[in-house]
Amino acid sequence: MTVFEGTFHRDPSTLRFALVIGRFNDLVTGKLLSGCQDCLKRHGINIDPQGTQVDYFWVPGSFELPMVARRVAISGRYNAIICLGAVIRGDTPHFDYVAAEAAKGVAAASFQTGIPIVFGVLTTDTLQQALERAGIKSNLGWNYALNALEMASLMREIHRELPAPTYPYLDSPTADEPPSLPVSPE
Ligand code: INI
Repeated sequence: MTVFEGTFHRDPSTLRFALVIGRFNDLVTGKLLSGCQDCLKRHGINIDPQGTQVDYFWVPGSFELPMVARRVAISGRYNAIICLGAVIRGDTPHFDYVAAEAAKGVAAASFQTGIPIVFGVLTTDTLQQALERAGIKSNLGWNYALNALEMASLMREIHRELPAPTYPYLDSPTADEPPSLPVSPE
């Protein structure tokens, strides 16, 4: 049998990435973005927005990340998408709603589209904790970029080596016997 795993170096110049970044708490998300760019650059990716390898999409906050990530994913243009956000707990339950929707939405968008979408959203109790993870102690933006490189490479390998999925493969009892699809009214 075969072992499949992503690499961080094979054909980097042929990969395309989309970065979706929340403006909310941009003191933190800007630093995550820098870490992310540094990692991509050091792995041979041209991070110039005028180039062909990385596009940048800014959204108001983490709540908007899934919608834009999903739309970007179904363009078919990118090997992986990285969502960057920072949700910091305040005095109200707002944090829980934004963090939960961002996490669920990013997972759903990735699952629905089959494109790797990295969940690069910090969820912390304080701004200090967020900053520590965005450059003061370490910069998780770097790790998120590594995750994207690994998943882009792994999925490319899987697409190359495994048979194409047979639609509607999730529901079909066997590939030869697809379930009947509902007929839409005239
Ligand atoms: N968005 C964040 O990215 N982080 C936060 O901490 C945050 N808080 O706490 O409110 C936040 N809110 C904005 C939200 O993401 C949406 O942009 C807004 O609700 C409009 O849909």
